[in-house]
Amino acid sequence: MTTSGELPFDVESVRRDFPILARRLSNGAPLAYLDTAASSQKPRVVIDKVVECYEQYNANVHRGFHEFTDRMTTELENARATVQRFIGAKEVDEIVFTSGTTMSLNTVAHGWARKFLKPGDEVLVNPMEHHANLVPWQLAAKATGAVLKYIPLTDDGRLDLSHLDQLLTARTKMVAVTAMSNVLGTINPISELAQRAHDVGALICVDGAQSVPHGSTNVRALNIDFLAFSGHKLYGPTGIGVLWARKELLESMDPLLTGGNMVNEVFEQTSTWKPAPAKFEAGTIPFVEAVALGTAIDYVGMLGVDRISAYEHELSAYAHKKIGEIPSVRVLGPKVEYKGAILSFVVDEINPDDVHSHDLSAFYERKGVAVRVGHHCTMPLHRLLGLTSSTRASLAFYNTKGEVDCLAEAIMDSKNVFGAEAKRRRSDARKARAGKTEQPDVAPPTRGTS
Ligand code: C6P
Repeated sequence: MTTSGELPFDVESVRRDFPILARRLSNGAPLAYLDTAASSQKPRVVIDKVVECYEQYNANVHRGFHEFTDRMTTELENARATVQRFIGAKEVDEIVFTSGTTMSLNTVAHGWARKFLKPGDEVLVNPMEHHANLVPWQLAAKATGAVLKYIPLTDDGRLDLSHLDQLLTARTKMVAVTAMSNVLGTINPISELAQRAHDVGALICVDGAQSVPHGSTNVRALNIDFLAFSGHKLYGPTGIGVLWARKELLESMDPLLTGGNMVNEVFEQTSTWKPAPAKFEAGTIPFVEAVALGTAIDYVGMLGVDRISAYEHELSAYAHKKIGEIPSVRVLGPKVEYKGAILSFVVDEINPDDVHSHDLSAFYERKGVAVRVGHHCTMPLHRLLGLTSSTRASLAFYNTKGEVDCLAEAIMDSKNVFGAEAKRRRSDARKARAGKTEQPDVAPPTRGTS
């Protein structure tokens, strides 16, 4: 396995830690995996840890008294302590294991917002939020009579804080914001927002799904109140995520899920809860995944979070230059210095009304590049941009400049193929309108995004 050592970052050596990166597609070609924002690949140590758990000490946690359950429980609680150190939390009991960012944010919107919001209270969101940090707040607002307000975006896709004084008032009770947009790549000024929220007595809930895997996060230095992130984007397994909140907040909140393991006492009509984190971990949690998330965090720590960020930033700058120079490619979001390693774009001559996003995705895949095409669970943002979909390349520390070059070539090819097709359709339509009944030989695709 790679060891941290000194700069420069040895990407080829790091790639050898990820077995899947050596795989070939069924056509024998390599795949440039540029879709880490959707889910990251897993290093061998994480895969091995999952196997070790199942082969050597698999048993449910916090239940029973035998060697396997003791060992698994110890591994789980060690992983919790690893998460605590990784994000700079004050206490290990502030780390709640959930199924992912979505569940973490729903836990806050359900357990905090529905309990404490009153009619007329305000939750401040913004159009770049992923649906996971928008829809739960919509439902909480509907249930309580609170209102969602939006921080506008600047033309280049950053939060426009110029009217924040008007937006943040005594009625604001929560600012829900992503630390990094999964489409624009924008990195938001979280500690400034935390300060401004606290100044009016509001709390701040940070969606760290995209930021936590790619840069250092310290919840106390940021002075935030809630943080949500997913294991599968952090080189760990699927099905595991984290909700962090200050202890007093966790104590004040209601649980989202109830059932086994989270209760203190159960009577015929009522029950009492254990303290956090157990209060929010009803039923059998994905304990093997949690243990392996600890391993993933150790792996990231061993590479060095700051070295990872520096390498990804350099790669992202290369990608922005290379892709940004392709004629008629419009890169979404601000300048690269305000962004994480995400590059979303549209190609002007490929009209999404003409080309189904799945066809475009499949085209890139045939060219050996895995990207995501669609609205990326950010419909309000795409509507604001006047788009129904975009193509997104998301980079990680195991990606290379060569892979970015493959993407650039695939974009050039896509312009030729889909651009020509769109031109032909337009010409066919013109001819049909002019009474010449030549029919297009390609059936018009249905419009679609994912
Ligand atoms: N974004 C993407 O391709 P889950 O699915 O719970 O692990 O994460 C939800 C989520 C929340 N916030 C942000 C900023 C996200 O990017 C995501 C997941 C993936 O962009 C899947 S839609």
